Amino acid sequence: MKKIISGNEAIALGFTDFGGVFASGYPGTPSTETLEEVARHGKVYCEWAPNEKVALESAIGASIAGGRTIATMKHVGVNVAADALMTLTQTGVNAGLILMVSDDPGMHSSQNEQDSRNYAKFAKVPMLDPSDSQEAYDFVKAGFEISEQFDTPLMLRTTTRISHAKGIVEQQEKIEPQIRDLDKNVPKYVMLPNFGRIKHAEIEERLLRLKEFAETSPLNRVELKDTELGIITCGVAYHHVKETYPNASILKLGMVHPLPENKIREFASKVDRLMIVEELDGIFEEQIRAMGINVDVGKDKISFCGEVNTDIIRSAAEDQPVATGTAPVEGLPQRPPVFCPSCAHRGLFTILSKLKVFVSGDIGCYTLGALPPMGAMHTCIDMGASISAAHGIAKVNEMAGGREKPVAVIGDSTFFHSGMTGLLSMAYNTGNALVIIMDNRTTGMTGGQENPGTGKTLQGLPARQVEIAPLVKALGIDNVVELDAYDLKATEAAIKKGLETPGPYVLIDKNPCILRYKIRKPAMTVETDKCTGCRACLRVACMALGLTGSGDKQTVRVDPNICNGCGVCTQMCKFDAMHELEGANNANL
Ligand SMILES: Cc1ncc(C[n+]2csc(CCOP(=O)(O)OP(=O)(O)O)c2C)c(N)n1
Repeated sequence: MKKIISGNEAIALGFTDFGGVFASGYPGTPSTETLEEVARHGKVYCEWAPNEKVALESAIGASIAGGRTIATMKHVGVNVAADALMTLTQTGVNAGLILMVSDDPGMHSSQNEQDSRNYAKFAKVPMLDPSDSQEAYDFVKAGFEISEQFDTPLMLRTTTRISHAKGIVEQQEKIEPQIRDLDKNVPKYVMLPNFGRIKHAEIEERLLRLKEFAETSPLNRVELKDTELGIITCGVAYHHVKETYPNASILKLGMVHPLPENKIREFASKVDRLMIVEELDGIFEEQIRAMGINVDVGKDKISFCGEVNTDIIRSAAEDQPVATGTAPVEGLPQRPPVFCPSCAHRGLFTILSKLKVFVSGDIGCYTLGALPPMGAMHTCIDMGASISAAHGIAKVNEMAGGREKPVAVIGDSTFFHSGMTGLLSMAYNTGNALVIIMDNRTTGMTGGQENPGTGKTLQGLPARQVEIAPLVKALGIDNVVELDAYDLKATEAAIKKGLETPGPYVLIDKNPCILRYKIRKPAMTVETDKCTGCRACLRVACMALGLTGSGDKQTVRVDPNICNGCGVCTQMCKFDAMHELEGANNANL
């Protein structure tokens, strides 16, 4: 049967078609839909873990217990899971284990651009890198087989274009799930130094066997055509190469670690000029140069940053100045991303902006609070860092003297992911920051996934709904107060109280995400004769607000099709010019 599906959907289909029994992961663009698709399939167990380390460790358990398993995450998730990965490579597996990682060259929705091929090299594990949906599907089967044959975890890497672009997938014959015996094997799974030493030697030897496998595996394919130009490439770059030079010879690497040295040597010897096209790091190039093979075009011409495209490949191969892409059309108004209409984060950041406090930020929808006109977030490093960084800031502030208590802002999913340990440290180490947890009861940023606070599992079953306030108290925080971020006066008062009170202080806003929970409120309107055009309401940065009229007569207008009636803008109006639109029912939302 043929289907047109995305790379993520193809991996999910491969997982359910090729005997997968346990899938775990943590949301992160561009990997998220993979687990959601496994859940949609309905017949195979899958779950959201609170973070990537837990996801991978649970997958390790599933493998030891004899079930084929996958852990899914975005590239930065592997940093969180790396502790488990670096020892998992030594223990090896029982049933096949795939760690699916999605990289984001070009940073469409990520804070950095790290190249996960580095992890495969670092952890000495095989990595497959599909170029389209069909390969994404097929490589799950190959991945399980390699994992089991070589007793190794296997990394399956996608990039945004592979995860999200759709292509034809022809399904193969299904493999029924089979649960192997539980592997009770102390020297294999208990990584004490004496067992670990033996295992380290084993992984070096495993790597040699994997190299031999890579030499003859059809995963690595030579397409010999015109030998004037030969290009080594992988992933989506393969398609850009084919589009740019349909007649060039290509060595397409489906297995990107370890590299097939002999195959590369032979290919290089057959072509006049050797070019390497790889997005992000020069991982092939570094290794190929270390083999003593001359590389004519590589990272000297192709940037380490962003995605490649046909313009970049052509200008590199023909030694022309690198094309910089299409210039933006002049004269278009700037439109920075803003919070959704009626998102509770808006009220909070309106006040934080007004108070001009130092805000240690985190990753989630609330990171938009850093952008104009709010400008009320001053750090955003990695998930969970808001609280731990605020703790460090507070300690040095104390030493410097005369500085205000810092504020940390974090979402519920991020708090469960890795914020809790930072708060534990703050309580334990007599910290002094105000922590605001925006508990909108979902993982909003990645599309509204379930988390330990939502009361539902990934498969839609009822689950224990973890309340944050008692958890915060149990971590050692005495001052825990609820907040309503839609009420600007109350929010300002609560923040001031938290700043004045010495020691750690936690505010929790429990307004649910309006998108995820489809909350509809009547729209607002402006009485034009009362509006002075002072624009105070525009400071809340809502896309439902705009200006109408011209010159001195410019007043604010509300688009009733967008406004969701939260009333934050109306609280900014000193002239009582904004109120509910009579008869509005937001039918268009
Ligand atoms: C280590 C890591 N894993 C996953 C992500 C992707 N990601 C960014 S923010 C976020 C969670 C946001 O949810 P929440 O903290 O509840 O805030 P909200 O967006 O709902 O306001 C996720 C999963 C990431 N950036 N880093």
